[in-house]
Amino acid sequence: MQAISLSRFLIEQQRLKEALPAELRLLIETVARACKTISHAISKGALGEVLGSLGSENVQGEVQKKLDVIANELLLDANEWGGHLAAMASEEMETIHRIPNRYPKGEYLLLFDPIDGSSNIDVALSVGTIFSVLKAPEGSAGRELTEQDFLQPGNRQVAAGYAIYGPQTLLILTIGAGVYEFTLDREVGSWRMTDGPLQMPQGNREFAINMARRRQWPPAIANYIEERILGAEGPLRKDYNMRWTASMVADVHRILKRGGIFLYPADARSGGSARLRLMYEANPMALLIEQAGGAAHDGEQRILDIIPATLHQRVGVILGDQRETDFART
Ligand code: AFP
Repeated sequence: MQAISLSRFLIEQQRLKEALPAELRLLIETVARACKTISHAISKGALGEVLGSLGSENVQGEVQKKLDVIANELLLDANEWGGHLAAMASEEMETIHRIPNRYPKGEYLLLFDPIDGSSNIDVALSVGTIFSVLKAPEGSAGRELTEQDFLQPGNRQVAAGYAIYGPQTLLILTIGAGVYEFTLDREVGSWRMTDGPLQMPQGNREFAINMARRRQWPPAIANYIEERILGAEGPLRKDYNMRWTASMVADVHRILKRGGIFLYPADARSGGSARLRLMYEANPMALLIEQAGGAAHDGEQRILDIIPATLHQRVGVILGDQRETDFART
């Protein structure tokens, strides 16, 4: 029997539990369609003239790759006319994108990192698109939305997911009841369910961290990693392995499927500054990992309970295996 399509899965979810409103289904299908187009652009590489930098910087002060900007535009264009959104926010835009007045507005807020891991684009390694969906606050219909309307904790996300553009193009999705994997069937242009509900394996001794930042880690994280490097010769009496792709999507995907822990801690010495962004990187990944039986915190607090202060807020991220994330506290 052929694996069921994303559309069929969503429609069945809508019928089964009435947990999935039609507008949210449309939103997810629209994001998934945009990801197909992004996947197509990425796979063309140099032939599609999509590689390289633009010479501009985004709001985070990072050099923008051509694909960062192309993917951002694709997601904005695909989502603004359907009537399901109140506004959008992206890593690549300083402030929120309101739905133009010529289009109807809906009740959802979409946040995304159009291309996560963009330093990997030019060297043919996996990158991804991460997205998070919130509801616009009650009573906001009919007025102009502001950044403040987005500043909700991750536990209010109604859907989250990522597309990973690697050896296969996959869509990993949660609508708050389990995590499902869909593989893009390029010949028919359709997403087919290939796994789910996913439960991440526990007990895998594999950690992902950028070792070059060691001198900036909080002491507790330095100790945690030191013990794992000592492995069988240290107090833990067992060996660990390390993997780091510099694409959060790829590292998180490996952890979802194979287990292990991902750490990008906040820097203790510079007052807790961190690299990853709360609202469109940490929150959606934390929801997916929790839904698959793992845990996610910032060193102290559950990521999904953090009340954001700004749209582009950064946060320490420690996620994955239940027991390992418990040990890796600051
Ligand atoms: P971009 O989204 O700007 O490409 O950054 C990638 C990322 O946010 C995340 O995907 C990686 O885990 C992390 O940065 C890599 O950081 P290092 O450069 O310190 O390895």
